[in-house]
Amino acid sequence: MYLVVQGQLDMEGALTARDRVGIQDFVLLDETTETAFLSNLKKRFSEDLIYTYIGTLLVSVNPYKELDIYNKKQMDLYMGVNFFELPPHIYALADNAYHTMLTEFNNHFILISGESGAGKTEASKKILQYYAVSCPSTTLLDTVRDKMLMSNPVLEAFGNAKTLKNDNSSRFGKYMDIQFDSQGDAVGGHILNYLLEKSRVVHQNHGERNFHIFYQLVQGGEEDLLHQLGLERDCQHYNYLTQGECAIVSSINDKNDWKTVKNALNVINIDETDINHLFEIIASVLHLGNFHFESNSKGQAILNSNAELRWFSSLLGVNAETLRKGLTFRWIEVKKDEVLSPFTTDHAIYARDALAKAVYGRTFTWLVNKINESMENTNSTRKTVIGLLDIYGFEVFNLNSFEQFCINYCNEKLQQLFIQLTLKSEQEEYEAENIEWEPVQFFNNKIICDLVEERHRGIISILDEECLRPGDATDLTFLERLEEKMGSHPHFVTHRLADKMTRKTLERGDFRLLHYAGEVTYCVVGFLDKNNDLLYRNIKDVSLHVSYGIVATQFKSSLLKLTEILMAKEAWYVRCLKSNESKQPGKFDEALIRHQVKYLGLMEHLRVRRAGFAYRRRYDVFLQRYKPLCPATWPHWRGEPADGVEVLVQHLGYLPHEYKMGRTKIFIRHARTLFATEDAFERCKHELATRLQAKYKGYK
Ligand code: AOV
Ligand code: MG
Repeated sequence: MYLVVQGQLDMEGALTARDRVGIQDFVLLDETTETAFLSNLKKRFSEDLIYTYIGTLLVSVNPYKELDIYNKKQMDLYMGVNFFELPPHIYALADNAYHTMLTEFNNHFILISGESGAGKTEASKKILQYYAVSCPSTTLLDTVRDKMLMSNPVLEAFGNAKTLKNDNSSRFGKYMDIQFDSQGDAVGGHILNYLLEKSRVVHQNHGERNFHIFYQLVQGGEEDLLHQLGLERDCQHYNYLTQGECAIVSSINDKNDWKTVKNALNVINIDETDINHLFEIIASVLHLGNFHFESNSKGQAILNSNAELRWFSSLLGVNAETLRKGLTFRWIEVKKDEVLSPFTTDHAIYARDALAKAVYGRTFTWLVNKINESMENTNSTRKTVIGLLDIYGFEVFNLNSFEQFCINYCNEKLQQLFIQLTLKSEQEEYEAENIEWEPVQFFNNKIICDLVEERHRGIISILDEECLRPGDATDLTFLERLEEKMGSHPHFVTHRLADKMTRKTLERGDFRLLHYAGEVTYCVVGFLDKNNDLLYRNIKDVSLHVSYGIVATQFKSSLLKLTEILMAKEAWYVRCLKSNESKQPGKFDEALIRHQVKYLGLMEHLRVRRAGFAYRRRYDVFLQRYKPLCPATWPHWRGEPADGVEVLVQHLGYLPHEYKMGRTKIFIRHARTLFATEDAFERCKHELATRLQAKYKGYK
């Protein structure tokens, strides 16, 4: 087989290949400076080589153009091939995770990270496609694969939207387990979803859209359907679709996407009645958004939208008059009696929007449950899983609110997980195993995670306390409490606490966090409301039993659970880099990429990788697997496993600098050494099988 491992090409070949396409594994770079790193990345990017390794970590740079590298032919090429034998590819990573899972019978996950628009969702789709198309299959299971694949367009329609950063931005976090049986067949899937950005249903910033599904329905929906739902074929008609003033986007084809989504809903076995119901709900939200309130002479809100009210109540099957009352009055307690108190128009609008968000949020959860039912593996044989994590990326806008606070906190947690699993644990392991080691310094963002989530002292705790405090708690009193508690925290700044220069850049109602990926200034307006996520009680009575709670705390505990799920698995990493802010094909914005390389800790990762060891295995596991390769260890080694491994690797010709013997494990510096051993093992297995066959024939 043709080997493309740089170090193994002949001298002349190596130079030309190197000059033209750069080095495909940063570990082999001559120097570990940021400049050398960026220059290699740029060289490769200009040749449309968007993938580069740091050991087994995959770095991907968004090309913003279709590349002809994701077809069946490419998938076949990467199937069952060792990591470094072919140019870096997302398929290589997917394939190696898969084969390791099969040989070691353990669970894996692929952590895809990077900021908004860096290419995480695209990467996760490529991986899923690889498993769905390439893994062995039986006809029966094909339907499960189709369902897994088709879950994507459906969830994207309901959970993605155009933002200023990305025309198809994920507004929810997604973790998907792909389940395999012991033959390696993909037999089922399960999705966990995280905090959907519901506020988008009722409000979009300039240049942004609502969730795709609304536009798909209005623009792509069949005449009959629109008629049935009381909808006009005009996005401009709907308040919830026009605030961003960009209902039509050139890069998005809502009509085509509508067809794809309808087809996908069928594939995932949602029946006609449920599909109709789904669109009735989407339409009802659009009608609700057009509810208009006027103020009477006493300042009380009057609902002035009879047609919309009729449509909404008939589509959702709720009583129109009860709803009217629910949106314009509230029950309050007066001397132990409950009386109706009228709303102002502001309150009524608030109630309307809260209802729209609750209806949409519930529908999304229902949809995820339906998809999970349809992908469920009913065969209870032993399974292993590969988890795919694709979450909303770090984002900074001119105006950042509670939603960005949650999204960026989530990214802090993933960065912390990455640090724990790579830099920190790697260095701790060398220490524990008595392997000589020069520590690599890195920025540990735990300090920022603590600032947000620490019990009693973190921002989330303070927000909860303020939400629960009876009396006059407001967004501004929340800010005051933060100032009192955070004081001189190095990652927290407000107008009051800032020095003179910084103060000029902060409004009074802002606080700024110095995140691992950069500074973000959050405006506190809406924090308490969004954290409470309340529905007025009488609206709940008329519509749905929507549970409400304290949002950030729930999110915090679901992220904690996710971390536990991931920690129990073997990790693979894809670090996505955004090539430029203007979404232009082939443009390599060096400053932007340098910034990402820095905050993602890629240089530190590279230093640890270079100084360290690509692979390690416990002595007993290593010996058990490779003992047939050496007459002294085969079939039994009677002594200590460590001694057996020493004898074995001597026999295999490992050079002293290629490995180190730790307390409980052997450490192998380069992956290629292990791959060579693995190849020898495969050949040996083959020979053994042939010999056995011959012997068996002899008996016959
Ligand atoms: P994200 O998931 O990282 O952002 P996406 O995966 O949605 O980013 O990528 C954004 C856009 O970049 C896609 O819609 C494609 O146009 C383009 N793109 C990304 N990867 C590739 C690729 N490998 N080949 C070609 N084009 C690509 V966010 O969900 O906003 O955090 O929250
Ligand atoms: Mg995404």
